[in-house]
Amino acid sequence: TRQEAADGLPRFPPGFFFGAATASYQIEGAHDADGRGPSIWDTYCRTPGKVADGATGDVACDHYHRYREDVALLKQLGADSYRFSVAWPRVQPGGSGPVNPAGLDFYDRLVDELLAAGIEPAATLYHWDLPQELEDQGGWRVRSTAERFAEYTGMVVERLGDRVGRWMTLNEPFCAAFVGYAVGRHAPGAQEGAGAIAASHHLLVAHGLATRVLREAGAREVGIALNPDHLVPASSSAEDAAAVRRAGVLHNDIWLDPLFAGRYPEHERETWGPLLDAVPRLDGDLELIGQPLDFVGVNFYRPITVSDTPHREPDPARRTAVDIGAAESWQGDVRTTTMGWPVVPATFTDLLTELVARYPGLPPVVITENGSAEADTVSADGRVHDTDRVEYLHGHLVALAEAVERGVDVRGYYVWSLLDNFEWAFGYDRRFGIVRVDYDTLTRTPKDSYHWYRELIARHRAADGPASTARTAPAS
Ligand code: GBH
Repeated sequence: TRQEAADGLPRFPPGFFFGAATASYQIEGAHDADGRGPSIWDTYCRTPGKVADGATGDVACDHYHRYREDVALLKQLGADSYRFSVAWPRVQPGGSGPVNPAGLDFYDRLVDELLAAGIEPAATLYHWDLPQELEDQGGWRVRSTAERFAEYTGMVVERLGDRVGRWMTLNEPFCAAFVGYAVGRHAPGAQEGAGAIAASHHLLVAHGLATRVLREAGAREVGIALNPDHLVPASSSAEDAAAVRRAGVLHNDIWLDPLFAGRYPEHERETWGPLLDAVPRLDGDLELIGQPLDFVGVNFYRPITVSDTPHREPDPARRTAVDIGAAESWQGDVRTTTMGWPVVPATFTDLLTELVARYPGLPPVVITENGSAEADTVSADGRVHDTDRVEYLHGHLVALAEAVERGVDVRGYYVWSLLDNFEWAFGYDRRFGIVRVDYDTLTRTPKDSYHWYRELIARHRAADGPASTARTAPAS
């Protein structure tokens, strides 16, 4: 396509930056080191039958002890920026009370190591590892958790604010609220109606309060990482179209409307009205949530097909917040990844162009995650020829370049993920890394996709000069 340069690699505008992303619980291990408290994921993993093979994040990639090696891999890659998350239970083991300096020390070392390697640190403050003590007090169902989150944010920015160039308050609040409190496939594993909706509002309040704290501390770029979904009706029927609208509230509107349009969702009242109206909101919440951001993070993996379906629970009062008469599946004759997710790169372009069209107030976009889980293919020469992942990344970066060409203001891209890691309820079986991790020896092996991505970054830099990330100098 015309978005590919003569070398066959997708091309991006000058200043566009590239990086890789991870999350604390998925890679760090060292679950009880230096005073870290338990998170809801430690509890969930220890609940029989919840996570595949009884896997836990106790050791994971042992990044906590091997971060220097991992930063060296990022440097070799030529990454402009590294997106990691801070584990709240390391910084504040019970989610309230005094800071645990030894826990913050880890991120201090990591940030310095990144800066020494010329890589911009980009920190996510919440990637799902809520301190268990806070869950015991109601978790995201209660507003006080959002207030605790603001305190914790203050502790982190006080220590790292001089060096972190980019902040994301939350990662995929959709998953934290609905997969955690309604589907029950993520920690804390609840299956609720009102509780999940309350959680969604309190997560947004937490985002707003944390944004305020970050601004007051003079933080550079502030944003949030969302997973807006491209929803496709299963057929041309009116029923399936209505199911897409119902699901759209849950996946997209409940987040995007308050963040970028100054309103709570006002449509599909029949499904959502009673649930949304029951949320305990305070005056001023919309202003708090809708504060201007420097960027919106978009995590994109695949399109979702939605069809009309009967409710699982006939009694409306007992339904979970995801039992909305909509079924999600995939239909179509395309390759799927080992997650069972269809590979349809053009839908990435569609999602981004539609997002911008729908929300004129949308800030610049950063792709905070994109990648694919593929089979673990170590060949006799010890290399990992992950051709399916290379093809996935190539297709999606071409689609992203196409969105940029069509006028979407995209500033950068993080591949998910730097390392194979703990894929939540799927354990270690699904591998998203551009670097392979041998879970017996913890040896890291860059895959073909790593070398491909490195080449793309090198060509981009040669053509366009250095990226303009919000890189900051260490305090002198
Ligand atoms: C992202 O989640 C995450 O940010 C990241 O941590 C993760 O490793 C990565 O993508 C790859 O998955 O069918 O209701 O059980 C992506 C969102 C998480 C996809 C939950 C669907 C199962 C939901 N997803 N998942 S459910």
